[in-house]
Amino acid sequence: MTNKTYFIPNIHCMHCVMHIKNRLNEIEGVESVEGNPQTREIEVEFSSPATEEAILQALAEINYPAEV
Ligand SMILES: [Cu+2]
Repeated sequence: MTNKTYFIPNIHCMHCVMHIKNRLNEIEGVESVEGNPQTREIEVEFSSPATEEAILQALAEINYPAEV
C-alpha cells in the first residue's frame, strides 16, 4: 500500500474535493481518498494495479492537476 499526499492548487471548496474523490475512486486499486479544502491537499492510499502515474493523469484530466 502506498500513501501519497498531493497539493492541488485548483481546489476551492468541498465540492472540488468530492469531484476528485469520485474520479480517483474509479481507479482500480485506489483504497481511499481524503481531501482538505483548507490546505488544498488530497491524500490517496493505493496499491496495484493503481499507479501514481494513473492518479496524476486522472487529476490532470479533470482539471485538478497536482503540483509535484
Ligand atoms: Cu470547489
